Amino acid sequence: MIDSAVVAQTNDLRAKNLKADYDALGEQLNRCGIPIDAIKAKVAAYGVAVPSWGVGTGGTRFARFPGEGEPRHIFDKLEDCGVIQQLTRATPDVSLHIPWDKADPSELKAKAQALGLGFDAMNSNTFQDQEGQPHSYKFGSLSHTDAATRQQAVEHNLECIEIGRAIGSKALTVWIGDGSNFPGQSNFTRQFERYLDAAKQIYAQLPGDWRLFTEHKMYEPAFYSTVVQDWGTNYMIAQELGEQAYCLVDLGHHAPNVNIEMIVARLVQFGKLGGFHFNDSKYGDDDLDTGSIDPYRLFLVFNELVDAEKRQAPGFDPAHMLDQSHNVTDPIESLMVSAMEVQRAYAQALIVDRPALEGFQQENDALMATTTLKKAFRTDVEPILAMARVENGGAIDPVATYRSSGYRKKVAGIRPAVSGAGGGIV
Ligand code: LRH
Ligand code: MN
Ligand code: MN
Repeated sequence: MIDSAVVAQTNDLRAKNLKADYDALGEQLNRCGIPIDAIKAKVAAYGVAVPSWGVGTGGTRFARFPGEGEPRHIFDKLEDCGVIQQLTRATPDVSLHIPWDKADPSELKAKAQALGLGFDAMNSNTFQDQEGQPHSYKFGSLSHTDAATRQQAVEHNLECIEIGRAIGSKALTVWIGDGSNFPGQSNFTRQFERYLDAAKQIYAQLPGDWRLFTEHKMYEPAFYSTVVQDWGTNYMIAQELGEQAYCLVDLGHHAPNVNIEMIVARLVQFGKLGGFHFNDSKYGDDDLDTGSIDPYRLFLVFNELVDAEKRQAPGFDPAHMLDQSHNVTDPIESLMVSAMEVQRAYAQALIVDRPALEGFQQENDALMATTTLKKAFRTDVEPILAMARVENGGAIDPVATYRSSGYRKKVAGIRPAVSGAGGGIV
């Protein structure tokens, strides 16, 4: 963790300006009847989970360029996650991926507790083969034509639940890469029947207080068809499985231009929105930093979430997680910035003048309705975020504090350098 004196020092440099900016914004919002302290309290209570796999350098299928001080294992990853939480106070939980993060559950729990972290959804992995595994996932996992391979994939998911139970997780996220690369390769219907059958076996073993999230993605690694390709299929799965089954929306898993906020609204309306993998995308599943390409879209997603929160939509309790891959930045910095971008979108959505918006919608005043949203989006809510952070013991400027702490250099002295040579396959 970072020395608290460094946090205090870097905060001291910024405290006076922050107070002035916060007061000025408070006055501005007050004129619109919005109490700034109430928004700050909501932002302060907000959390988005960090993906354990996000703290390493992801690379692409072409190459991986590991940075210095790369985490060696899940315990190093948890330490990096601890720093992200220490400075942002926006990421209290970590989402684990099995078997990447497989370790003794009591050690996992103890380490997380020592760092003040908890665990969000468990993620299973049947999109890769593992050393010594009897059946290959080359041609699929939960939807494979071979019953023994499907069984192996089911058992892996049950193991994820077991580990999750031991560390206090309450959800399992299932994303599969199953699909086909050639027309005719697979029978769409039979393949989906096999998937549903296997998913039902997992669902049957889900603890009563758990949720099962299925994650759709349009394509990749299968390039002709994908079994769980969109929210329609995903909704069918959640319906088929039962009331503990929900859909997970990864922002990068849609075709360009798809109206993701509307998908969110539909899933909320029918009580099946399970959670998010936040990231951003320009072309495909780019796993770019959240809000780095289209912050307005992120805001529009949060506009739907705040709308649902305000009207207390039944069963509305989505899990918020990041899912990013970092190729050219320090992952700790990227994850901190992304967590703050998510918080920013939330704060902006909270200051939308909803009664006015409703009125404009009712009167079909398209221009004023859209301007009402834009007004909130254009408001610089940074002082709210920074004040919430510092009052929670975090940093006013997490990236600046992180950089002056020398954390990366310090861990580079402990964690051996990793070479990226030869990594990635075109
Ligand atoms: C698939 C995905 C899914 C996986 C993660 C590593 O593209 O978004 O959530 O678990 O990436
Ligand atoms: Mn994802
Ligand atoms: Mn993805």
